[in-house]
Amino acid sequence: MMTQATTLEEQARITADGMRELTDGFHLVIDALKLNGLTTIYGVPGIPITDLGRMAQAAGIRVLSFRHEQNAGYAAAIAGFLTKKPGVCLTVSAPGFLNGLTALAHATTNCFPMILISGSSEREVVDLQQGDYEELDQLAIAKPLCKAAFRVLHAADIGIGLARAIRAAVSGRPGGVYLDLPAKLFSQVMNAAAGKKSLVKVIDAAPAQIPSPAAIKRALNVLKSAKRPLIILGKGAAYAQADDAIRMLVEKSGIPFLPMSMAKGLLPDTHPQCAGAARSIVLKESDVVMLIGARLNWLLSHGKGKTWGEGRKKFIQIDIEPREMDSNVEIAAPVVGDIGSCVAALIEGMGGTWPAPPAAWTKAVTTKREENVAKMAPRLMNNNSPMDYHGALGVLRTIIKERPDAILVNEGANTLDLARGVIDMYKPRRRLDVGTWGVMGIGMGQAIAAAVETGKPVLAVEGDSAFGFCGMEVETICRYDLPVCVVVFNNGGIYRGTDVNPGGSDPATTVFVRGARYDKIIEAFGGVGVQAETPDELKRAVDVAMDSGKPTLINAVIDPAAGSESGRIGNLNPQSVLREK
Ligand code: ADP
Ligand code: TZD
Ligand code: MG
Repeated sequence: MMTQATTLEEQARITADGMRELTDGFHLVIDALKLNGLTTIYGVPGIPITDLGRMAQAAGIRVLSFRHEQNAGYAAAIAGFLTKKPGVCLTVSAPGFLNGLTALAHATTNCFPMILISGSSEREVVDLQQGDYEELDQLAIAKPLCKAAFRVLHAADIGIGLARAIRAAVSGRPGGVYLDLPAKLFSQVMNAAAGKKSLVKVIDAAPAQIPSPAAIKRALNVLKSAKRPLIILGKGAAYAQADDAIRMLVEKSGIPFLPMSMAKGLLPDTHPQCAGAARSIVLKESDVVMLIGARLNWLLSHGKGKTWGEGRKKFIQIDIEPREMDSNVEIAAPVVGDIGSCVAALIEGMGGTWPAPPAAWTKAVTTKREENVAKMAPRLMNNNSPMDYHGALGVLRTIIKERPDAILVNEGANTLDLARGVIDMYKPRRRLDVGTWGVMGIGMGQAIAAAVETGKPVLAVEGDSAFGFCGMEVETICRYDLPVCVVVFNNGGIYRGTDVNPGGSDPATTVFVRGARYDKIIEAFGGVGVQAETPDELKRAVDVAMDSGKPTLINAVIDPAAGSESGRIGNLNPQSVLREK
């Protein structure tokens, strides 16, 4: 048994010993985090973790205090995506924990590694439901919403507890992990040497998972048989940080590739093989599709139906999660392993030369792409006031072209869907957005984490509704003086600002205050606020912000009638046959 003093007498005895120094739960948590290179915490302080934050900061951990745990959680989740290390979010019990839980579930859904650490009430009181301060059975509630959940009751188990959390978060398919730390744990005292020994440095937290040679051979055979092959890159491919290998595979194969939203930039959107602007024909007309770190979920119409055309497709799927295979349609060639290892094995298996895909196919894709790009071009150059989406996005597209290293954060409906299509990305992991759930409110948390984790300038393009979910964090951006430029696409509402309530004098459910000045919000905290009414004004203001690195919020006035219901996914709305038009 390890020496562990949980009572004052024991503590006194050890102190009296004079031979041994003491440590406690607070210090062990901090030491365990540092030992494992987890040196940034996103959270909100309060009972019982206020001192943990203070002491962590004093110990050299960067502790970013947010205004709401959900935003801190989104920051931790995207930090996990950007770094391949679990992002850490720290919250108080019950309400703080619940506020962080949405982000934890979001991290799990998106396969981002994250650890939510929450203080909690004493087991004895919670289990008898005796009404402790902020009492809630947090562990039980977290379990179904994350990849794994652990509770540590003894200081001597803090090292093991954190090690389990780290491994669970990053190994295999990454995801969210909940770590429950009851208040009493923090003040538990134990011998410092024993405490040090109890810590665990996690070795090889995400071990390589090598694909079987047979799976590689099968995949290459299917690929070779293709007349109209397509590669789809998903955010798993961006997460894997196997950028050079993926580029080599795509270029060696000569196959057109389609990046999913957060995989944009893995290869530049301007790459000659990029089929981003020919999405509908490559999905419909391809005969063999290789998925790399992308799921056949709703974002890819489940791999079937109208989007995918008549002919039967053969799918090759590279994924670390074996159970992902056949989740929606038959996978002809499953390749289970980590993307780096799988792609390397595929390249090796291709040998010295690999037959180029039939020219008729690659030419058809290129022609379509050029047609669509040409069709879009004049719309992006309009200087209308109030702006429409295309006019405003046209200048933001130029901004990113001129600053390919900057990170683009993007949320909203029209603001999201149109920006995704219009703004070309040039480098991996530079586009962060709403992810698999299409969740509103990720923007400020992602912008803060992107700036903190990468040190690069951040441009956050936000629908006015989306911004409303997380807008108070502009204070956080100002407080830490982060190089974030927020552009609010202010069309006065959700999808449009033109709805009228047919049943009374209240405003319609989808509209906001007309002529709102979001730029004033950041001025309250010492940041730069700008009103932009034309694309020229918008361009100037964003240029200044990106060059100065000063926290800036630009209120971009968008025509309230410019958007469409639900952006590009209006078809997912259920329709009432009884609704009056
Ligand atoms: P997108 O939304 O961009 O299409 P998804 O989130 O649907 O992407 O898919 C990401 C996939 O990538 C998940 O199925 C996940 O298991 C997988 N994945 C994540 N990291 C790795 C990795 N290192 N190696 C292999 N697969 C991975
Ligand atoms: N709540 C959460 C957490 N996520 C959501 N996706 C929604 C509600 C529903 N929703 C959307 O799917 S998009 C959206 C909401 C509320 C806002 C769209 O308005 P916007 O963008 O101002 O952000 P546009 O440019 O006006 O379309
Ligand atoms: Mg809007």
